[in-house]
Amino acid sequence: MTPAAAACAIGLGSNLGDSVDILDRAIDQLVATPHIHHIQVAHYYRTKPVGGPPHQPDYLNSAAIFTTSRSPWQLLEILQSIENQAGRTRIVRWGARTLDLDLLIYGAWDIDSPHLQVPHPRMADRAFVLRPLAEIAGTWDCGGQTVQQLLSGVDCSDVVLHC
Ligand code: A4P
Ligand code: MG
Repeated sequence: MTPAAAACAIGLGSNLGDSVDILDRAIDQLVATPHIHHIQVAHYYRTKPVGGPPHQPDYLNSAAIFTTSRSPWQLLEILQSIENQAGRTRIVRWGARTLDLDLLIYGAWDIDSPHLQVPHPRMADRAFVLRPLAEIAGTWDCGGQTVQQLLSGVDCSDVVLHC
């Protein structure tokens, strides 16, 4: 089933390679993707790694919102294809990566399937997700609270605007 256009949010992260260039290119690819429209992108933030192996480089994180008529599973494929084109490897969970694109919110959908959970199950606790997302989708609902309300409950001291 192809849904009517849904408002979506994604998180972007990179801590390997030229992260500014990698995020810029990922946004360009999304803009060029058929059936993805009205993209808005948050500022980029320098963030301390959460979880994963020690001694990783800091991350560059951002968020984007857009509308799409692609299904959530089609959208996940698109995001993974863009990750792969950025040279993404998956050796260690939460290990350093050139590009991570997470589907955070897909309309009002609540999905718990083997390869896709939406809203993203860890987004409500993560300042590196909520800080950029609140810039562009502060009033959006995530599990009964707005993104702005979730942001007010997390510590943002390790999330610094990247100039
Ligand atoms: N998957 C399920 N739901 C989703 C979703 N909503 N969006 C599945 C995207 N993928 C989803 O993802 C593993 C599998 O999750 C996929 O095959 C997909 O079917 P992955 O990108 O290959 O691996 P990952 O990102 O290492 O795993 P995971 O558990 O998604 O990690 P997170 O939660 O994304 O955390 N610290 C900072 N400062 N900044 C970061 O960006 N990122 C992480 C990764 C950890 N620490 C970080 C950051
Ligand atoms: Mg991921």
